[in-house]
Amino acid sequence: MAQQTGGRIRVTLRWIQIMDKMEPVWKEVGEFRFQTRVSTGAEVAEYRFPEKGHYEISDHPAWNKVMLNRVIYDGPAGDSLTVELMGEELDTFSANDLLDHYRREFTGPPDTWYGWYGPGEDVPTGVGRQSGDPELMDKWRVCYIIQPA
Ligand SMILES: [Ca+2]
Ligand SMILES: [Ca+2]
Ligand SMILES: [Ca+2]
Repeated sequence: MAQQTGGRIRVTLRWIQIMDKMEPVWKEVGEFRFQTRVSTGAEVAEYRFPEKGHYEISDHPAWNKVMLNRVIYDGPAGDSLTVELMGEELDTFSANDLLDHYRREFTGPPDTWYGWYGPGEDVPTGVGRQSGDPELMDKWRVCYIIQPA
């Protein structure tokens, strides 16, 4: 429950799910790489997944989810938290295709940030699937956890 303010937090990227591989129909997978940027008033942490090369990911519903379970921030909470997730699909003969730029900002006491953020947790019932849920984007979906460190 409520920890001390001014404490430390950890943000863990649980998984991502590709809804559009942004490749021709005949191609089974896209070549994806992802970038994370988590900033608090105090610190900025940036990571790239994978560190080298790319993931091959399909958008077939049975195969389009990648479990990552990577810590993308572990540090002072500060007075605000911004989580940004970016991704691109690499192409050789044209510019890379970009996934939706994900950005969510948390303010107020850090213990109000703790929780699970993904598709579903903040959708008001009776509202269309796509409305009001930042983790449910057109081309991909993301899920992460914010907890005291
Ligand atoms: Ca492409
Ligand atoms: Ca490609
Ligand atoms: Ca959500």
